[in-house]
Amino acid sequence: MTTQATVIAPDLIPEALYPTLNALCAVSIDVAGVIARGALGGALAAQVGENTDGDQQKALDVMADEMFEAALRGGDVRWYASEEQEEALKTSETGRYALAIDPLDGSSNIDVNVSIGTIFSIFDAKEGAEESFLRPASEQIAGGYVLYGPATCLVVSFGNGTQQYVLDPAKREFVLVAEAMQVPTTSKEFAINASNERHWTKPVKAYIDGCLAGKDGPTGMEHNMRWVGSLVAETHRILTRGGVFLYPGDSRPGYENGRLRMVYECAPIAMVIEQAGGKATDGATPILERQADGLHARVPLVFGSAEMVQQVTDQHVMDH
Ligand code: AFP
Repeated sequence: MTTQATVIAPDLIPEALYPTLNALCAVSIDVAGVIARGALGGALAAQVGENTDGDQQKALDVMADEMFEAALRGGDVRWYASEEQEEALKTSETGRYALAIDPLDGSSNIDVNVSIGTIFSIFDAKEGAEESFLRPASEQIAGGYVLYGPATCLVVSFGNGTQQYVLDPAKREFVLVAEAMQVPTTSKEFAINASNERHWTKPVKAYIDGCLAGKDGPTGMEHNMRWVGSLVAETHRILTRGGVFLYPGDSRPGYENGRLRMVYECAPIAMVIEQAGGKATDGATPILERQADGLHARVPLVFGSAEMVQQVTDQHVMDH
């Protein structure tokens, strides 16, 4: 089902990583095609099971995971770790890379036709799976996402800025549109699930209250709020026009470290954001300085415009 044709311009992709990126893009084009057909392709949002921590697994979650795993097996990826699978898989005896993936992020938006995405992180492979993935996020050699939105976009960093590609559906090719994305240093927009306010920690509540106070408050400016419920869509908006996203730890059972996963969500998002001049922390500590203690470990996530993320950090320091 997955074409192995050249589907992305090679110019800014390190030569050794090109086959893996091309395979990821070829599957993404097929996934975009399935998503674009919506209900014509069956019940993509039907619950078909549960993943590691009991999160609902939708049909498209499982389908996308199978497509990515099949396309990467036998190539340069030795270890394949997925949100949809308990353990990392050995997909090649000699592959030089360890790839972690959230095959379909934003599943709760599948059946309401809202943008969803794929998030991936690549390390150099070590002998074992654990040592390949449970290491400082700064050791990633690539991180990025595919956004299945009104346009299908690939955003990726190899440690030399953050590039954006747009899919030309007619040609089934990703075309480079930005060589060096830049997150605006500040913005009026914040993104948080406000329904959790009563569960927030003191510094998070103080920061959001400051935004809600508008121009008479500590930020001296009026604010706006966005919450899509799809991490990739929030990231793309912030990369494009700035803002700050918060999924903090809160007092709900199981949410002590928030909801988002370090290895295949927070670490790659942190890489593309920081490589574009933004910041990404757990509220106080840079995400890229942290390492996961388990493949599916969660970590609080605050990222976006550098000045706004710094304000959140300052609030944590003050309230510590
Ligand atoms: P799903 O994949 O289960 O829809 O979760 C999406 C997500 O991990 C992330 O993409 C969103 O930012 C976040 O969850 C939304 O979480 P809430 O539903 O708690 O607001």
